[in-house]
Amino acid sequence: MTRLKSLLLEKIQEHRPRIQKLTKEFADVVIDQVTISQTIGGARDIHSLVTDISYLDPQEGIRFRGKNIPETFAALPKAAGGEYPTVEAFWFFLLTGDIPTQAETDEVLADFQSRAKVPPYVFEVLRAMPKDSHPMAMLSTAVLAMQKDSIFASKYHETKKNDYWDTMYEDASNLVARLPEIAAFIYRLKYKNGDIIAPKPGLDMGANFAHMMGIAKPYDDVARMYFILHSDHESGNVSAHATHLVASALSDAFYSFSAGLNGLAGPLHGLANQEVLDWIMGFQKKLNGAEPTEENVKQALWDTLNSGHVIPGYGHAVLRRTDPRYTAQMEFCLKHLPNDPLFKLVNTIYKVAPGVLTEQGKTKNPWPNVDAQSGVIQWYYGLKEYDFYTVLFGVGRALGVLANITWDRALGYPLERPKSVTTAMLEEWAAKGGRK
Ligand code: HAX
Repeated sequence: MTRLKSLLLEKIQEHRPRIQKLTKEFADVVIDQVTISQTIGGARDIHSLVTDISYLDPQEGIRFRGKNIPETFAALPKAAGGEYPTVEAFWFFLLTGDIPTQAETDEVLADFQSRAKVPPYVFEVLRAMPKDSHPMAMLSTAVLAMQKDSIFASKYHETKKNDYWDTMYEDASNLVARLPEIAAFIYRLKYKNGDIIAPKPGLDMGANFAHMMGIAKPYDDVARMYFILHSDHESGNVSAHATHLVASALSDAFYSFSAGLNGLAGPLHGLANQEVLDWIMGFQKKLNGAEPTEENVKQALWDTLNSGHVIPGYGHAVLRRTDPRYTAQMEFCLKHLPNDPLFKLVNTIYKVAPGVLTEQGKTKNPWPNVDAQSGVIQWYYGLKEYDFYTVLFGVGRALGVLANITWDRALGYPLERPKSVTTAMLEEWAAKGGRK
């Protein structure tokens, strides 16, 4: 057993009594109440999920295992010659909460390489898809195609509930190890005439992804940063929640993550990174060569709002300030591409959009989220096919949601099944001033 897996088992065994105590001794302690607006309004802010892998504070932003983004970057072992930690080290940290040593990180790298071989039928499936398929549909299909090899599913009848985490962990690790090659394959198949670059043994995930994409340094660091920043945002966001929900039926990691990816592909969620670039391109086209100014950016933002559309990359269901994932990427840009015209334009939008959204008065959060900044970096390094951007998000998101469903199985979380009500019931309770 690898050090990661044996440590994970230790952590699971330590953690189980805490959940058992809470469910046995404190089952009826009330921690929240539900209003009509929450019932109609997408269950916003109802405290009904539990995860220890990340926590999202509306003001502070995300913490992975208790560490904010700068602390996470500072604490984890870096890739050789890189500025950012390896994805392998981060995976160890997400699963266990411990900072791995270099030797532990190297073992994850070797373990991933032993799992990374993508079954050839996946490539056949992808090649058979219509050429104009969206890359997210391709990624989700590739993940689902691998379901037939699920260890969790094949061993389900012979596995005891207490050991479900083990086969889930195996599937989760296999998936994480294979996703970069699948993503790069989709990219090169779709946009580079099928000129596929084979993976290079010995490279960490970020470096190997950059290599398979055919993009030179420092894109290896971009990939590491990108996958880590997009990994986890606690449990209630659509991709994490969809993955968790499907896994709660004891569907395996392939079914569950494919469902999560389908949610990520929505324009209000992960597809917003594509939408941001699309908005910018549309804006530049309208400018017809003129310089972007605060005035014409403001006008374009109002035009978008007045046409009944959202401003992509702004707003958030939980956050109430600038997303620290936005800030982390902005810092990267300030260091590596400070004079890039697209970066400058995104900064101009940042100056103007919060004021416009505040003046419009609808959104609870006029500040940018992760997606407002992420495309600029990709574009700068030559990845201009922006309908691919959500695939990058998906590869990163796998780390968080697959770590989560491994822990879901370890702690025996049950089938998720919230209760629905009818409109007439809500009307009756509204008239009575509550559900009495
Ligand atoms: N532009 C215009 N209107 C916006 C807005 C934006 N960026 N953000 C919110 N609003 C509107 C909502 O559409 C809603 O309008 P209605 O009352 O007419 O329905 C109103 O403001 C209140 O919304 P909210 O409570 O502030 O926000 P929600 O929790 O309902 O929605 C969203 C959160 C992220 C979906 C929303 O802010 C949005 O649509 N943003 C633009 C799309 C985007 O960037 N999505 C990515 C979010 C981060 C993420 O998940 N990345 O994957």
